[in-house]
Amino acid sequence: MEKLTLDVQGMSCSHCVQAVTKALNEIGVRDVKVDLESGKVDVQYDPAKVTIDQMKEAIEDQGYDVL
Ligand SMILES: [Cu+2]
Repeated sequence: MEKLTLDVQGMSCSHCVQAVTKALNEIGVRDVKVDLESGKVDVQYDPAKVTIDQMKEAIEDQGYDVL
C-alpha cells in the first residue's frame, strides 16, 4: 500500500467529505481521511489497482478541484 495526500479544493461541509470519500471508495481506495479545514485528503491505495490520475478524476467528477 502506498500513502498519498491529495490537495482538494472546494470542500465546504460534511456532505463534500462524504462525496469525496465515496468516490474514492468506489475505485478501490481505502482509508480515506479528509481534513475539511485544510482540504487535505490522506489515502492509502494499491498502485497496482488504482492510479493517482484515477483518484484525481474521481474527485473532479464530484465537482472538486485537485491541485
Ligand atoms: Cu459540502
